[in-house]
Amino acid sequence: MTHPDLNIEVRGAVAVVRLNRPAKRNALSDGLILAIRDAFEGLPDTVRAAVVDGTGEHFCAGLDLSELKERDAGQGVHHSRMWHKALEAVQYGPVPVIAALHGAVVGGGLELAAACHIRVADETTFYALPEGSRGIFVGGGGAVRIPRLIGTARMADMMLTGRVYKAEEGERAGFAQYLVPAGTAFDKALALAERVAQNAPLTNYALTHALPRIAEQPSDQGFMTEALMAAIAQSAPEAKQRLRDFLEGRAEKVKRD
Ligand code: 1HE
Repeated sequence: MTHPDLNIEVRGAVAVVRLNRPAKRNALSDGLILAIRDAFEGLPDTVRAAVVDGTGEHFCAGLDLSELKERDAGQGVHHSRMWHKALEAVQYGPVPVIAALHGAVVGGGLELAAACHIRVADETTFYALPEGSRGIFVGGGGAVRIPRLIGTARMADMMLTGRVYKAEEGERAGFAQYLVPAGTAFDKALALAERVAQNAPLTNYALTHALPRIAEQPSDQGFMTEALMAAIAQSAPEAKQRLRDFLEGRAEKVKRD
């Protein structure tokens, strides 16, 4: 399914998925959320990594508030579960996903960013959860994913007090792994995606699908899942070839810079 507010462009091994509704600050309508789900469920087999970006001055203003009609409790549950499904398609889709952040990363926009595997923020980025002041709650997986990035106390503070994190303190708090000059988040995210795309697909799969689950397991079970994943990854023919390449001097060494 294509949607006028979502652009999908395949550049070699990288898919660029871009929110394209700048007049409404890339607010996420139901149609746009479903289009994001479809985009990640339908990525071509040749794609090895993805970048999520937003057109205009802001990454994303969150839920489209103009669609926030009177929903009864049951409809509210289904709406939230729709977001969960869409953002699970991002987090547990076929490839690692890198978010290129700038301007507002707020509400559901922050929930979308949190579903990505790497976040690159430029200096214009700011993070907020205005749900608290709008009389609502997060519903797109934020209550699960955001505390894992910044801790429960910081998230509660943001929602209780309306606190806004600027780019630099946001990076320190754990929202983003990279902080780059204004206007360069997309280029950095694309360069990282191109690098990620060169990894063995099974290693990327282990990192996106197994690692977060291992991190949630009790240590004893986590060690066992890790051992199983390690054995599966190292038995792939591509892993054997990469090890031979290193031992025979054909692979890159780890460099200090
Ligand atoms: C919107 C939305 C939106 C802008 N839904 N239409 N999210 C929020 O509470 C954030 C609300 N938005 C803002 O605080 C600001 O718009 C921004 C800081 C993001 C950007 O400010 P600015 O000055 O660049 O833009 P603007 O003038 O506020 O907005 C431009 C237009 O976008 C305007 O429409 P217009 O027809 O008057 O031009 C705005 O109404 C529209 N717009 N944001 C609908 N969010 C799964 S649950 C998730 C729950 C949430 O995400 S709650 C948080 C919602």
